[in-house]
Amino acid sequence: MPGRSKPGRSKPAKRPASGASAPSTPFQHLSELLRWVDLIVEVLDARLPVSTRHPKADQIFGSKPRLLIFTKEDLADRATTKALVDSVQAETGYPCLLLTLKNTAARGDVIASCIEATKPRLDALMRKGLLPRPMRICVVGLPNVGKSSLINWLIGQKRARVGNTPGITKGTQWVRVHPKLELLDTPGILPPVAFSREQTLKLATCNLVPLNNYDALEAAEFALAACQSKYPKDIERYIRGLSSPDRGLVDIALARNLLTSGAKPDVNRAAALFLSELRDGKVGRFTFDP
Ligand SMILES: Nc1nc2c(ncn2[C@@H]2O[C@H](COP(=O)(O)OP(=O)(O)OP(=O)(O)O)[C@@H](O)[C@H]2O)c(=O)[nH]1
Ligand SMILES: [Mg+2]
Repeated sequence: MPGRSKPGRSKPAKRPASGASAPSTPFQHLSELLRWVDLIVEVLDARLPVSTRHPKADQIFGSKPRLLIFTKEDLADRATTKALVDSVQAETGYPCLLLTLKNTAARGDVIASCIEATKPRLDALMRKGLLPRPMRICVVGLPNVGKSSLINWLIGQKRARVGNTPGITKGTQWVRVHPKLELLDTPGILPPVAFSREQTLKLATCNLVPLNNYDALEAAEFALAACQSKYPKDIERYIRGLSSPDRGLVDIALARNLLTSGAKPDVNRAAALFLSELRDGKVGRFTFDP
């Protein structure tokens, strides 16, 4: 009986097995699963509210109900992100939630939004005389946006594996997050897209593409230039008197005493340090779209 089950522990109702065998590619597997799913939750990064949307999402998900959740609000420039999320909501008509998973304040809102978005589906099942069952929700999004973290956050337990590297989740896993809701964690199995160089660098800046897909030095220079142009005060607070973007990494290396064995500024280590501190929110709160 759905009302009796405990979030995170219960046996799910009949639905496709996690990691079902037959289809040959992860994306084919997702396409198979979509037939069983009542709602798609697209997880997006608040620092890139536009660039983290999959360009083929509409084609892939068709008319399935959708809820867009923008995580990492704590790392984003609040005003810019809010305006972008509002415009995505106006343009798509999908409900959008902007939140941080660093506290649980919005947990009730997420559950309520999922229940509301799946109500027409549940009503349709009831009209057919079928017994109510938990609504099945597929969580999708680019690597490292916070899909598994969202599931853990909803149940208040570490059921899904998370980590700050793209590609942590390898298979699919159903988790009951509420008596009325089951979520399917996925490894972000959307078809690969040919991102432009600028998009790739934006994604790399936010650690949303695997390390071997970009050059860290180029990504750090791009990120530094973007920050210097949009958020000069934060960069000035981070390192005083930073020069032009092309010399910026040299300045960071000197300021942090990162030198090569020949006592030259070590720009590679400066790039890695800057990207790491930027991604951790130590430089400031940034939004890299539009
Ligand atoms: N600061 C902050 N970090 C977050 C938030 N949500 C998720 N993270 C971090 O983002 C990183 C990635 O989280 P995951 O849940 O593993 O991401 P994923 O989308 O499941 O990644 P893959 O399984 O690789 O596709 C982790 O280090 C999380 O702690 C948030 O709201 N704020
Ligand atoms: Mg994951």
